[in-house]
Amino acid sequence: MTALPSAAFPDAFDVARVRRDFPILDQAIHGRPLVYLDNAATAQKPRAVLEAMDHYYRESNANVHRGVHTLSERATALYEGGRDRARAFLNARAREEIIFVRGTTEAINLVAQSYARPRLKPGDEILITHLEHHSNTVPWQMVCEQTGARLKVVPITPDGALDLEAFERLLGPRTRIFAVAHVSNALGTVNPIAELTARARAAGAMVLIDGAQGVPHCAVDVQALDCDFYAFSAHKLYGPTGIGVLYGRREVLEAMPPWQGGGDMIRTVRFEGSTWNDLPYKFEAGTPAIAEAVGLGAALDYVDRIGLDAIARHEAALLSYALERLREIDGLRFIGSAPQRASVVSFVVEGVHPHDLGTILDHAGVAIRAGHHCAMPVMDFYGVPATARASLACYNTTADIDALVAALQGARDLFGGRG
Ligand code: C6P
Repeated sequence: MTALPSAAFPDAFDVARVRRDFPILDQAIHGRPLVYLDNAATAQKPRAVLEAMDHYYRESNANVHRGVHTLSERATALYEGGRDRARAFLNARAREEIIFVRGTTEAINLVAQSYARPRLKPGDEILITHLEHHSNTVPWQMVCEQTGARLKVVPITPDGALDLEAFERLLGPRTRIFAVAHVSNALGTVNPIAELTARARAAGAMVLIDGAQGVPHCAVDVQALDCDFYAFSAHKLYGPTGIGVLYGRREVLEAMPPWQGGGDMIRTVRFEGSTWNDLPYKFEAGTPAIAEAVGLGAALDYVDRIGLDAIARHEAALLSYALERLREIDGLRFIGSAPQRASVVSFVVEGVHPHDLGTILDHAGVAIRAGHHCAMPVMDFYGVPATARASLACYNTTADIDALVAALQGARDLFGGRG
């Protein structure tokens, strides 16, 4: 994966037109036009997604894989169509490698409990990084407690990039799993996942990539990456909440036991014992998120229509503009400044707590996130309890950044520029 280009705004990208696809953006908050800059938490949904889900419920709602009636067949085709779209989006070899889960968090827990827990033993090591979201830390801590394996952490440099020399030192014959974020949600750092994956696999480790913040901004090809697992959530990619994807290399998934038991994941059930369904159903117990799979498919179609490369170029130009404009604010300190960044600006403003900033900005119609961003170790590294975070999507504009800067200046004035 290459760095996101920091270029001028692409000519062909018609952001005004893109904005018209997102009805939620057209509203006032506290009497001011909504400026939505909390996209790393969840992105807004285009009309195409809303309509696909609405259409599904109006015309085709039924349970999947069970009924012989027409609605059930329609629902099954639509649900499985979402899987085919996800396969194509990640360029996985086979649809059996696409497991629908609730989101990135569930995907990582599935791998931790079904892949790692039965295999790891005392002396084995799981390697993560200091940049990880709690979702890519806590499930591994739990597995370490359950198996006696040890958690090792690749440190970061002061600008918020991974310390690659330390990675080389920490990667060893005991490393069984390397789990890494594609893009850091707290700092926006884009990790060199292709190189990291190649090194970890050469050292004999399994590689899981947390793509929650990766897929909205960078094209992903799991075959080219050659990772074992790649996880993402639909809701950060203009799709609905409640569904995400775990890509797993087929032979690895075949060798894993199911994680949850219930309907659809079995072939036979007797009181003496049960046998498991084929992939991907072995990992999809119970009635799945059917409308959400339809919405995910529609979101992937939408992103394809606009073009992920065009989105990435637009966001990179916007990020450069935001960094430049935010420098105008007295007392603003960026948290994280890695050379390879995507769509996230984290900062603190002297004399104003990030939570106060978040509230003041909301009154100006500007939605950002303030807090530890589920990345407490990153906050500890920078010695701050929290940051303010603005995160970008395809529909954001320079006017949004101007509104953010004006609202921040207002907050500084309100707090009397105290430092
Ligand atoms: N980050 C944020 O505001 P879920 O909640 O399962 O859809 O995604 C979890 C997750 C995992 N990894 C990364 C890198 C993430 O950014 C997230 C979600 C949101 O930054 C909510 S904390």
